[in-house]
Amino acid sequence: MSSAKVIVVMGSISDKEVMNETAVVLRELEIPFEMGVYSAHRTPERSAKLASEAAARGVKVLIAGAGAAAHLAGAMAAHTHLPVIGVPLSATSLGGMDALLATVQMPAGFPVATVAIGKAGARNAAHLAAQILATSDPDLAERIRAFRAQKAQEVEAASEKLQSEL
Ligand code: RP5
Repeated sequence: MSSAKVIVVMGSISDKEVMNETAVVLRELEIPFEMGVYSAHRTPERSAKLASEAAARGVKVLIAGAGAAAHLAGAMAAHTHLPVIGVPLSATSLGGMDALLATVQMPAGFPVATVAIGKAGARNAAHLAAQILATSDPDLAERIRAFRAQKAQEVEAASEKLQSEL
């Protein structure tokens, strides 16, 4: 049986390039995950089954990326009590605003923690999932602190380089 702590789904294989950013961060933070294409409207029963069985499998967080009407994260949230993070994607002439509103505007009681449109959001979905998992995983909390310390060092190094080039 898979030991995934996070399930990452996307509505279409056309979402893969952006949602790969989520996978990159989860790997960096050494979080076991699985990833698949599950559509709220093309494969509704398959999507519902995945969400409804996730908790019993030991999964702790779901991440769903979708574009256009973007029902996927909300549809997953309807079938699990686990936290669901939604990543709105740009797939239409509306540039992701359609997906953002569809993902974020859930009715009370069925939240989807919605991150930014596109690649930054896809990365933040993984960071947010990591922070949720870290509430009961001190080793992961340490890896998150190390990541942040590295980012701080990068900013300081960039600032010093900028100053030295004046
Ligand atoms: C959504 O519709 C998917 O998440 C994707 O972002 C968008 C377009 O899907 P394709 O027509 O490229 O399969 O369901």
